Amino acid sequence: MTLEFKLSEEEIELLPTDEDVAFYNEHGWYLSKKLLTDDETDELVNASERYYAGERDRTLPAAPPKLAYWDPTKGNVQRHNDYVHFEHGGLAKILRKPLIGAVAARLAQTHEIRIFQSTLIYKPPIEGEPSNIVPWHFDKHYWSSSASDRMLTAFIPFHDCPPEMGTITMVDGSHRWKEIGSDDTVVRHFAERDRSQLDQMLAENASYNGAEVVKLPITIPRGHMNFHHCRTYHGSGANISDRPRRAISLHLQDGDNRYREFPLSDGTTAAYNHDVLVRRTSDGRPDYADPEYCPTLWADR
Ligand SMILES: O=C(O)CCC(=O)C(=O)O
Ligand SMILES: [Fe+2]
Repeated sequence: MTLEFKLSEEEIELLPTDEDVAFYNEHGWYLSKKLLTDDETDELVNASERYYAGERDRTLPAAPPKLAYWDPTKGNVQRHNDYVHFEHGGLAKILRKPLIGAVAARLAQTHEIRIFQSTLIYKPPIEGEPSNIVPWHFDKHYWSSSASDRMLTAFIPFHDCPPEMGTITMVDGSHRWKEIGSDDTVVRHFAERDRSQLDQMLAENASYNGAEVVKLPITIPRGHMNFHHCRTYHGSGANISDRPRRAISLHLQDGDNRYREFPLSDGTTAAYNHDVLVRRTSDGRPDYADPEYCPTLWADR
């Protein structure tokens, strides 16, 4: 097995403790220690500005059906750009820091972590901008074609991220809820859905579980990141500060994750953007371990 996944003594100190892992299991989220240096967060800002100005090291060979891909013609709305780890080497270099994968592996209790997706996000500092609101959802809703329930997301702001910037907000413990089910329209992305419908879905799922909805906006200091389980409900509010909220949502899969066929009620099969990009496995399925699109971040086996 490869030896390239190594941590320094100082980095080992930054891993979640057993108590932190127990907290993640109970609450469905974990605010990390300082995993990125100030130089690295500075470089994320600079590299993202170069990206927004059009810099690419390579581009996707095909346009997947649901690609988020802001460009300046879209104007001053919330920006979402997928596959930045594929298209931009400067961003990829920092996102592929092994420490991030090692923290995720601890939390998910697995030996291997691969990138699943990376989305560069920019919330302009415009108080009433409707596109800045991220409705309640959990990420597994969009990942029905993934077999694993251990997937997780690192939300990585490039600066201190307080509530007034519209930081990510966790619905505490909601990853343990059973879903009411049946309504598989949830697999549609939140950008395509009615916000009040999603608010109502959250309330109904909570009462079905006899649970209270506890919404926790996470104040994230610069260099730290917030991890959430793929079934933890989350969303975020307006950016009422005078600064843009800059972040990357780094979606991660455990080593065992695989494509699975997941039939939907409309007769189609759940798909993910990868399905038109990645290589095939020997039995003909999209390969979610394709190193071009889903590089390994961490392996300790
Ligand atoms: O941008 C946000 O506040 C939420 C991002 C998100 O949905 C995620 O990281 O999974
Ligand atoms: Fe999300």
